[in-house]
Order: sequence, then structure tokens, then C-alpha cells
Amino acid sequence: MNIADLQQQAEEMVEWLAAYGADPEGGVTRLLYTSSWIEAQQAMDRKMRAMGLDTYYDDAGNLFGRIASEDPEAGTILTGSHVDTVKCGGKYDGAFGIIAGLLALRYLKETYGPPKRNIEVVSLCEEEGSRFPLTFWGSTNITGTAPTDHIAQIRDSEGIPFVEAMNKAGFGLGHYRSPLRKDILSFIELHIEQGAILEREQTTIGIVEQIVGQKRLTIECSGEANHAGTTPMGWRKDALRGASQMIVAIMEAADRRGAPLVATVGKIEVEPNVSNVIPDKAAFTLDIRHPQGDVLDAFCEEAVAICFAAAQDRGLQVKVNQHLDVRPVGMDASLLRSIETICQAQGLPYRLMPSGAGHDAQIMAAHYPTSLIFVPSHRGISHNPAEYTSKEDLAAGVQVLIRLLYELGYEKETIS
Ligand code: HGY
Ligand code: MN
Ligand code: MN
Repeated sequence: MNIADLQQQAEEMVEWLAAYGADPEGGVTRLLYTSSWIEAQQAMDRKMRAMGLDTYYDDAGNLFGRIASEDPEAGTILTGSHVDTVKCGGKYDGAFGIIAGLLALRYLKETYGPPKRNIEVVSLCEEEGSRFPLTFWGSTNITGTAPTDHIAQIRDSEGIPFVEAMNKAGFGLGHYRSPLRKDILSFIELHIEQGAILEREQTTIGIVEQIVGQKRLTIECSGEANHAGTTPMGWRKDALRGASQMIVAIMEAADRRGAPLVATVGKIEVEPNVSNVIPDKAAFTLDIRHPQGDVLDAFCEEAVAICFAAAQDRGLQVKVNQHLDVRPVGMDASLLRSIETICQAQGLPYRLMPSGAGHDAQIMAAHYPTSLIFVPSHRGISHNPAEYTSKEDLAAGVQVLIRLLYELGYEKETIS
């Protein structure tokens, strides 16, 4: 394998995919079931076929590229990541895991022919939760844990219902195979670190041991709209003031709890959102993460109690809606050892590490032997147009993936 070629192909494919949903300010916005998402999946389908893979969709909108075993009873080794992005995100988050899978499968098919076990790369339809209050839609459909009862009520910030958006994109109508998979033998996700540890330690590969648990809530405060000039401070039911009090108190509680707990308010919506009206609605999101499930749960309870106390204090109504609760999960020990051996054999500096970011691997890990492999993020920046990983590091990640997929798909019996 020509490393320089692999480096160039990886870099070119990152730029190629980033064109779908390219923002004028240089980032990428590819939200589930939007036109840029549809164009990206269609382009990915053409690219997979041009690279020699058989392709198919499932009814959630996950796109698969496949090299089939000659054994009709064979199980499937799955690699891949998510094609959706955050708003104005980077070019590598999710995208690199799909691109690496394409490059790996093409190399394996051209070099070794049909594998003993099917090998597939998946362009997962959604992971970020950036358009709708729902995350991991692609991987939870594959594992049969998708919140299908929840989707009937949810809408995006423009009021478009989830089911309408899904159907308009051609999915959820029974036109494609059911997303539930029982044939997966293992799932391997290659992803950028989205942190600065690998670069600071001049280490090329991160082998993830555990992914933190994560809860996401929306807190809706309701007060009373009124005149900004004629309403005395003590008479107000100011929803934004109450929400602000909640947010500051939650952040102070997170500081008291200390690392590795993290709490983030990333989004706030105010109504009527005009300068001379006391807000009667203020809704904000809360993202909480911790590697221990009991600490995650305890902090979440503390945060909710803060909200109800502040609402009472301000004479507000408050509604708390938790729409994500994903538990901390360990990666498969046998796969982890295989990756260590591969890094040693390839002379790649590596380290074992946790993941503070959520990944589809944590959904898959509850159902199949799963591994998550990181390559460095320059200055640890992610969810930002400045997200960057060098072509050397991209190619190193692909080389590890190729070897691991070869071992799982062509050589030893996989973990069944
Ligand atoms: O939020 C996360 O951890 C991931 O990027 N979806
Ligand atoms: Mn990601
Ligand atoms: Mn992300």
C-alpha cells in the first residue's frame, strides 16, 4: 500500500464530503433529512459503488457499502460513523469514520477478494441531535433501541415534524429493508479525538477503553409577558430571568462537583424575544456527562431540583424533558488488545484513553463487541470549522482499520 497515495485519498475525500452542506463561513451543516443530508447520502452511495462496494439503504436512512462473503450464513463486521453534523461543524467529525471505512473496504476487496465474513461500512443517518431533540437515530435503529414512540411528538426548531421530514426524504415508509440487524459480529468506529490529549502527547492512535455516560434535557420556563417599562421588578414573572438563575446555579453546582463531570447549556430559545417585552417563555438545553452512571444520575437530579426551586422563587411554571440517557460503556477488551498489537506491529505511538464525546460506538457496544479508535484533533478543536486532522494521522488511522478488518473479516474467528 502506498502511504502517500492513502494520505492524499483520505484528505481529498474529506474535502469531497465537506462540500455537501458547506457553510459560507467555512463550516459544514448537514442536518438529518435536509437537502444537504440527502445530497451527501446520494453522493456517498455513488462513491461506494464507484469504489467497488454493493450498496443499500435501510428504512431509517442508514446507507451501507458491503463486500460480501461467499458464505451465505456468514455474519457481518461493521465499521463506519455518522454523516450528519452539528450546525457549522467541522469536516472530520463522523465523516472521517465513513471515509476510512470506504478506503479500507476498497483496499481489502482489491487485495484479498471476498472475505470469510461480510464486511460493511455504514454512513449512519444521524448521531448529533442537531436538528431534532433526538440522538443516535442511526445506531439505535440498527440495534432496535430507537425511541420510535418519541418521534411522533418531536419537531425541529422551525416546527417541522420529525416523521414528515423523514417521509419527505423517502424513509420511514417501508421502501427499504428494516434497520434492525441481528447479523453484526462486531462494530469498529474510527473517529477524531475531539480533544487535545493525543496531539499534546504526540501520539497517533487513541484506543478508547470507555465512553462517558450522557444525559440531555430541555428545561422550559413559562412566566408572563408584560411591558418592560411599566412592570415593577417585583411584579414580574420573567421566564428568562428564571432560566438565567437556573443556568448559573447549575454551572456553579458543576464547578463544585468538579472534573470529570461536564455540564453544558448549548441552546436557549426566548419568546417573544423582543427588547421591550418581559419574556414569558425561555427554554434551554442541558447536556451532562460523567464516566460513572450513579454520579451522572445524582447530578442530574441536583440540576432538576435547582430548576424547580428557581421556578418557585420566580413564580414561574417549569417543565423538564429528558430526551437522552445513555449509560457509560466499556469497549470490548479483546478488540482493544488486537488494536494494541496492530499499533505495535505498525510502529504507531498509541495510548488507551476514555472518550468524553458521545459516539455511535456506545450504542452498538451494548449489543455487539465494539471498539472506538481515535486519531488526533489539531489543538483539540471540534464542532467548529477549525476542526483539523493531518493527512498523516488520517492515513495512520485507516491503516489500523484495514488491519483490524482484515483480521476480523478474513482471518480469525470473530468474537461471536
Ligand atoms: O456530543 C457529542 O459528544 C458527539 O459529538 N455527538
Ligand atoms: Mn461524532
Ligand atoms: Mn459530534
